[in-house]
Amino acid sequence: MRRHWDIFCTVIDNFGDIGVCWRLSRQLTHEYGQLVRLWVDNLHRLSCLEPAINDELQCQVIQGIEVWHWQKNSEVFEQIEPAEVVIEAFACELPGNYLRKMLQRNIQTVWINLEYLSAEPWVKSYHAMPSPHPRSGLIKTCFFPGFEPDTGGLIREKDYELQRVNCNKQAILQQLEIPFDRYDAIRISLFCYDSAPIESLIELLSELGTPILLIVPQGKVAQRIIALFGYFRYEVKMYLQFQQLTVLVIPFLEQRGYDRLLWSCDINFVRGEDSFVRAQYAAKPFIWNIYQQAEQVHWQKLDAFLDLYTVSMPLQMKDTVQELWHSWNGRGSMNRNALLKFISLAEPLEQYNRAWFEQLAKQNDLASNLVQFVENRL
Ligand code: TRH
Repeated sequence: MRRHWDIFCTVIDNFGDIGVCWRLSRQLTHEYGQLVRLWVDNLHRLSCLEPAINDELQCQVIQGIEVWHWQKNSEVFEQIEPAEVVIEAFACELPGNYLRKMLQRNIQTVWINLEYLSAEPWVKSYHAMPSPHPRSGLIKTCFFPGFEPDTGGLIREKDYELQRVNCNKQAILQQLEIPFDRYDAIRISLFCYDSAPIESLIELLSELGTPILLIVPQGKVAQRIIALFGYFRYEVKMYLQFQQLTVLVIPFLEQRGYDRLLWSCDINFVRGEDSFVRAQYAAKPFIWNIYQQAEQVHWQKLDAFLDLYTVSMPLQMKDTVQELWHSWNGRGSMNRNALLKFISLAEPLEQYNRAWFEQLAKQNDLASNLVQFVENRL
């Protein structure tokens, strides 16, 4: 059924929160015909993922989604009717005046807190757990995305696989002005945090003895890499050459363009939550830089994913993946052997990742689980 949804998103830092909310909004609108209003407190961040966004407008309709600039204490919420389905992304807390209206009215509301993604085993027991609001008794449900059937699932567009299979790598790279075969090199995309051992990676890649084209989106990491080459300021489309390593700085791509980049590279370094999932779908060998959390709790998250993902890998592959991922996240130092082994396993890793994708694709995706959940409640 066609329902009204309000999705609230605050941008804490980076792109992941709005990246997930934008992707979900698009899927709910385009595949499930839902009427989505997306409230985001940082429109500029969204405009990086979707250039059609004008970050000066209070309200605009883009791709059928009503996008609102969510300003704190805004009176706009006095004038609008809350939707039937309300999603608080990542416990962002609804505006007070909106919540008041929601609690006062007499119609059924489905109120969901969309949680961060984790492969930890407890997620299955906490997924879809209701928690009654202390004053009104209105139920808020925690919806946990996840990699296993008893979770909320992962965002996955219906035509994803078709798009990936039919993509023309050469055309994609040409469009991005990335040389397709000029270097006959291993193409690696690099999206990571500033805290990753970038200097070690650059050093190791330049000494591997095989041509490498390292593609880096503009940002802090690109800035650090060009500083290693003795430059102060980077320009987009800048090429740097050191031994057999070529570094190319590219613009930050529109969200769908980033998927195409992942399909066209041989190895993808990804981070956070959303690019991490997209790299799994792209099925190329990938290395995850996890978002660091207080008291090192991210290690439990990283190892929980490794346990799940590598469970059917042959021992040597499993050890190589684990060693490289651990050192990339700061446990142990990056070393040439592990990197060489990982690269030499590229083909079997890609086969393994295809099977992993097929396993993930067997479960319902997050949007369909949400729609189903809402229909069961209303
Ligand atoms: O930007 P991130 O580091 O976001 C993080 C995580 O979500 C983390 O869990 C969260 O707590 C923190 O934010 C606040 O990484 P992530 O999740 O991969 O999001 C990046 C988004 O940017 C994703 O939607 C892909 C997109 N992207 C593009 O659209 N174009 C690009 O060129 C690149 C490099 C990324």
